[in-house]
Amino acid sequence: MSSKVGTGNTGVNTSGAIHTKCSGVMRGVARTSAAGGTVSIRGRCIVSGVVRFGVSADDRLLDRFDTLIAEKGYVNRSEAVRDLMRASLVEEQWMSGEGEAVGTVTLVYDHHASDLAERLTAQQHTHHHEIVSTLHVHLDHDHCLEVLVLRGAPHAIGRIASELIGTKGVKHGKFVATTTGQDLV
Ligand code: NI
Repeated sequence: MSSKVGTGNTGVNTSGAIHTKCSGVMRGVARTSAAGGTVSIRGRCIVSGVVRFGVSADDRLLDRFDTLIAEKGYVNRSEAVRDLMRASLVEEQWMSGEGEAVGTVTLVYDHHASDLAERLTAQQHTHHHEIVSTLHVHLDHDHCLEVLVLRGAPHAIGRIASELIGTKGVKHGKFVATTTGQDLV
């Protein structure tokens, strides 16, 4: 175990130390006061691969967050925060344009509208490498709902989604960018 003790703005390297509250292993730096007392810990307590960490927040912000996640059906804050983390990581992957991504396109259209159904089918055949599955539901006498699953480079998937949604005659379209899940825990 390495140990570097300091005061003021310096810190104590806590790596490898045992956290007294939960017997987990500490990773990170404990800030110390000028008198040598610990005033805050910017570290992690790791128990069986799960890290516990503290978050400071304005109480009004936390109240609103708790109300929101309760309405969404979360059983605790931890799962809600984990989902926010994952959403940020997925968004970052899409912004970087790197790796393989997955997305879904939902389309609602009137299949009587000119040759729309044929044009949409032709577009999907053109991109058959990226469009890996299609669900078609006949909503009523006129309207069709299609949900397409796309897989490939983020920029390619995004472009195909925009093309499909922007097709003249499509009444509503929605693209949802998600992930293969391989880089998330
Ligand atoms: Ni149909």
